[in-house]
Amino acid sequence: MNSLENIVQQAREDFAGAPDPAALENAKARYLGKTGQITEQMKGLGKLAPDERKRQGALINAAKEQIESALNAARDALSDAQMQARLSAEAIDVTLPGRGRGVGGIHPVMRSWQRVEQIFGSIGFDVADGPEIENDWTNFTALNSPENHPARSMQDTFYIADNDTLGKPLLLRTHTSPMQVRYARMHQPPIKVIAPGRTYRVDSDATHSPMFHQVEGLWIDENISFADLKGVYLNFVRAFFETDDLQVRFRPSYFPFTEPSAEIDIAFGSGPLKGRWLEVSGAGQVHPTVIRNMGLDPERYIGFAFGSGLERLTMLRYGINDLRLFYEGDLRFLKQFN
Ligand code: 2NL
Repeated sequence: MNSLENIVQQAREDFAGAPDPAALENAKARYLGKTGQITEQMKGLGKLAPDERKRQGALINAAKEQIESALNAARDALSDAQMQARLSAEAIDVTLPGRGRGVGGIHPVMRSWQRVEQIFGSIGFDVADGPEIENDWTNFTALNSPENHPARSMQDTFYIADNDTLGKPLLLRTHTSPMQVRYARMHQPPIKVIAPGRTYRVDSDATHSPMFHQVEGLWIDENISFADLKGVYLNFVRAFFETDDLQVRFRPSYFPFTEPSAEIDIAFGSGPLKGRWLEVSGAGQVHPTVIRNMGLDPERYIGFAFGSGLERLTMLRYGINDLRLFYEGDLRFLKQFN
């Protein structure tokens, strides 16, 4: 049988050699556990005579206290070592230079938006801004869109679970025209307004995005003509593209909200796109039904409207060939415009 001194000595060596807390607790069990060596010594006391039991009991208790204090010392040493390891692993070199703070920039589509507002503002157009979640009447019915028009289908328009006050589902506006209807119902002619903003359609490929930006213009007065529309639009594209060496042409077209309707093409007289007719806008004389839905008398008032895609104008201005570049947030692309 080991003497008490030997047991204490061995415990000290075991504890000091334990590599981690689990090994230390296992070592502890060998001395102080239910079948540990000190516990076994205690069990043997019952066989001794009272005097001898008292003397031996005191010795065992002293040995036990020595083992417990060795155990506590080993526990402290392990947790110190663990803390030291963490501190050096997680050390931060506060002397390293900082990463700097990036400077933000204006997105190229937003740059076009600002330019459009500035150009139309300079010839007396107001800017209208309103909800992207619209009701069926303002987005479709007021604009003379027939009930069976494909734009009204679930396949072409994002509908929202909530209904409007007439029980029709709300939707993400498919053009900015509803904002012009709202504006016309709140103002008296002459009305000269543009409505730039985000619009939404169920469409996604290299040339279509489910969210895109439109700018529409509306001019309502008692005595204006297609020539006014043509003059305003020509002035706009020449200012926007910063060149007078540019032609516009109008081609007959169809929209439910205008009659007659036209597509507007432009052609540059120089530069990489020289001589090619490029479609940039739809336009037309506002349909009498739409004038009436604006709360105005179509026998008295005549209106001209146009609608252009801001992405399309931006792509032509900078020579960008893939619409998706606008939405990827790639700084290598975006930094070129700032
Ligand atoms: C297109 C076609 C167009 C309009 C937009 C308009 C607005 C009102 C009344 C009548 Cl409030 N018309 N806007 C008119 C013709 C064409 O846009 O495809 N744009 C990219």
